[in-house]
Amino acid sequence: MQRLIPVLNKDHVPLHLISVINTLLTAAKEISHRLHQGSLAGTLGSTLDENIQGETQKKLDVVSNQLIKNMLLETNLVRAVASEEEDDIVEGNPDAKYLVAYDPLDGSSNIDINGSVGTIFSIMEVPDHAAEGKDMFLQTGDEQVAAGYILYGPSSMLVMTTGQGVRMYTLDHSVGEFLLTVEQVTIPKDTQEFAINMANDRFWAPPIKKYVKDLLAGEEGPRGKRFNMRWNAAMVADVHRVLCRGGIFTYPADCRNLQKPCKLRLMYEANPMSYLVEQAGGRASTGYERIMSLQPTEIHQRVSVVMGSANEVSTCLGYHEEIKCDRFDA
Ligand code: AFP
Repeated sequence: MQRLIPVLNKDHVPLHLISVINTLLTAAKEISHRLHQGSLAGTLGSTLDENIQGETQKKLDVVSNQLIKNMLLETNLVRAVASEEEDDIVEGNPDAKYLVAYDPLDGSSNIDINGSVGTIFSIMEVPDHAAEGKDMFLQTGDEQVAAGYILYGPSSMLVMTTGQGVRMYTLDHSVGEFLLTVEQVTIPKDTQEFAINMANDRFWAPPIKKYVKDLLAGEEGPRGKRFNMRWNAAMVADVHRVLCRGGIFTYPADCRNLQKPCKLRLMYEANPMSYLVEQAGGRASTGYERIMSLQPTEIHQRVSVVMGSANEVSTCLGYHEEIKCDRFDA
């Protein structure tokens, strides 16, 4: 089986970008090891701190974030990093060209129950126009030069794109290498599997409420076929399933907290996952706009997400076009 670096070389990925990706994977191998140690590593449970998202930080959130941040900045190839666990960006080498936005441990509420979690990353270049500080990161998802995630499940898998399709690699712990296991990922255009947190039903806007209601009506309903539901409470695990066998994943805006109607973060969750989904032949939208066309206004901004099998996402977007209503996220 092919190792990662020869594959990236064959794709003519710039050497410095390969080095940044490889550094991320070195940190990921350490995170994988600590996760698979479980409580033996002494890093389960929560800290007494909250991150900028207002979420209690798990010990492994903090450890993973420090590992990735320090290792990336030590390469001298990274101009700055933006992390879910950092209030502001962290500056690196002022002459470097790469920017890395990342969620060090997505799905961290699953850590203490031994559920799947993952690291999500999005890599961009410092923009040509003069930009400083966090403004450097405020680029559309179309500007990403690489994006992916490492899923720490029964096996640790890297799923990544550099714009030439999506490949999957599996960590061979015996040699410490990510080996190519899926040459080209293609999402089936249709599906009978959806992923949404149904507990929020009463807080959704009318289009998504009607869309889900019709899914649940099954064969007797307007869709004329039965659907099944899955929910991992970890975007990285749910999107991985979609990439493997199709499906639609959605975290819509809701009215639980109108100050914060959306849950998922644009820069280091929605954009990297959208890049993967589109490169694998799927669609990724807010329900109204293509996610990778959005012009970010701040690094931790949140966005509603509908992504996966192209035809099913199109059907869902049809409900948003037909049912006019006030938007929580506008
Ligand atoms: P955590 O990293 O705080 O567990 O959040 C994970 C996440 O951002 C995303 O990965 C999941 O799809 C979503 O939240 C789960 O949200 P619910 O807890 O509302 O199901």
